[in-house]
Amino acid sequence: MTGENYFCGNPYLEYLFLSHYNIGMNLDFSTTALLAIDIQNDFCPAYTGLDGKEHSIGALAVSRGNEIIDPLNNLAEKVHKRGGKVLATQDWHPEGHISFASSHKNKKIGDIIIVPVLEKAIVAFNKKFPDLTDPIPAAVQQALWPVHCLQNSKGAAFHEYFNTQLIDFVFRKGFRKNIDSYSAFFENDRCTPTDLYGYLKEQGIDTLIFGGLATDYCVFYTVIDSLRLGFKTFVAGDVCMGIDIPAGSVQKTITTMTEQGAVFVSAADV
Ligand code: VGL
Ligand code: ZN
Repeated sequence: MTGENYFCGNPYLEYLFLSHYNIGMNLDFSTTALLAIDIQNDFCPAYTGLDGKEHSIGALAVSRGNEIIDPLNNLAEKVHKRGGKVLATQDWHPEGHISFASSHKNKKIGDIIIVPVLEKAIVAFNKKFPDLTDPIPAAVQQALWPVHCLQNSKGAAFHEYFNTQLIDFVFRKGFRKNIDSYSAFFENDRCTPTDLYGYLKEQGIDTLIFGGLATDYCVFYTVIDSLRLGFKTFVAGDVCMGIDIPAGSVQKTITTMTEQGAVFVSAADV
């Protein structure tokens, strides 16, 4: 149960895992889905493809991001075999997307810009969901990234080792030029919905298990939305990996997810 690999080099996860859950026996898989977040080339280090060709390092590579793919495949197979749904997301940006540093004059990667239209969105959000408390305010601030996950590019494609045959449905996000979307449920105005919620309701799914990239961005925002929308929310911590920019953000977001009610488990315990 212990060891650096198991916890993806994150000692904080080790602490969380001390409370050892075995949720598999208690889950009704007919109402459960695994949500595999952004297992795309641009979020992964360099690797040798299935055809022997080299893939260069992704534009926004998560260090050791590829190490979660095998265990995530195993988890997907388990969920699939027991009758659960396997869902996946793709970050899917148009050219000139607002989240790219290169889309802005005199801005560099890592800079933060203010997205004025999103200030109005906070008001809209509160009106639309008066009963929901939002633990993360609308992202008026937009962090700037290198160009990544361009629609139809190799960088946006799923990592070749990710077993896409198990996927029941793919949800794309971040495809509107003027607004980013870390969460698979809502764009960064925290208000404009994607199709995910409707799909889950239509399928009668009330329980979600999360894995993928990156712990501190797309996994985090999607998990927080999952909680505020009322899903039983599990995070398979050993099949997630974070960017950790700014430093400490993995630990911070894991703390927030836990405080908000997400249950951290290991993939083997599902
Ligand atoms: C992501 C930064 C920018 C993610 C996507 O998938 O976590 N992070 N776009
Ligand atoms: Zn992105």
